[in-house]
Amino acid sequence: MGGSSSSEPPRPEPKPEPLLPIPWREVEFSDYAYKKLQEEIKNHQPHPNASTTNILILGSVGSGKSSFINSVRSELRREELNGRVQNIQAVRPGAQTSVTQRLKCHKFNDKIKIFDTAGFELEKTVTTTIILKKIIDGEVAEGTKFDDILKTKIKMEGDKIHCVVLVISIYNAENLDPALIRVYEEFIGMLTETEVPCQLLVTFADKLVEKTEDFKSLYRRRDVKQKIEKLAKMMRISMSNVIVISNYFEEMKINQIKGTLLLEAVAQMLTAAKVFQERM
Ligand SMILES: Nc1nc2c(ncn2[C@@H]2O[C@H](COP(=O)(O)OP(=O)(O)OP(=O)(O)O)[C@@H](O)[C@H]2O)c(=O)[nH]1
Ligand SMILES: [Mg+2]
Repeated sequence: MGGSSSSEPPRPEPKPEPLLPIPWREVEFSDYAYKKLQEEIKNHQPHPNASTTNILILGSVGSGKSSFINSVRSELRREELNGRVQNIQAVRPGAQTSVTQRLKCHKFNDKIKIFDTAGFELEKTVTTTIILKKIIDGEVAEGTKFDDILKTKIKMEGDKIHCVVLVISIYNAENLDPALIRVYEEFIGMLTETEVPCQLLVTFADKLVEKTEDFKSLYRRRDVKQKIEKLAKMMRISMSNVIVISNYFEEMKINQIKGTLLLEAVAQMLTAAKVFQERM
């Protein structure tokens, strides 16, 4: 009776819903929300325990650390620069050794200092962790060459760090070098002891979207969430401490959608830092 099952057309595999009904992080992209973020950062006041809020940016070579700082500075100076993207460092895409050679302090404003570092070098696990501990404890002066940090016997006056940001490109999220994972594990172990909060900043989100408008649904993308969940678990960082962004890399002008994600990232870092300052 009836046709044999072989004559039925093959049923397509059910496709997973590409978008989650609820985003895993709420970001509002209105003009109002953007302005509020700008104001929140401009009016930031550290806890009275600290004179400035100090954020340390870490990550492997070429993950986008310096670009993040440049991108945020362009965003915060939007009016003054007429929306142009500022570029303060010559970058070499695909470089194996770090372009950034010294501990460089950038001020977002009078109250916010952000410290740029050289990318992790894989074969130097132990020295990397010792150097980073010194920086976090405020024992390294700005401008010091990374190669000189362990050679110096004199204790230097630096700024104590209130929030550490680990930068990872979404490219590398799925196939991190095992040597790099060991560096991260050792580092995160050390950081847990100091109780300094750690945020995970995932860069190169532009590689996941076709057009700028698509950034708005980034936190509803099932595939993105899965990728990042794996990464966060491996790094022992909670998903509430993960931020996904795209830096300005070839754009001449800033754009409010990317800008909202960048400012949201900074606002989250400032909040984490302030909670730590309260307990200092
Ligand atoms: N497409 C894309 N390119 C990016 C992004 N962030 C950075 N880049 C590019 O990646 C390259 C490296 O970026 P940097 O910001 O210099 O990386 P870094 O982490 O400071 O690297 P080191 O200082 O060498 O350790 C540059 O060519 C950037 O333009 C991003 O979000 N998307
Ligand atoms: Mg750099």
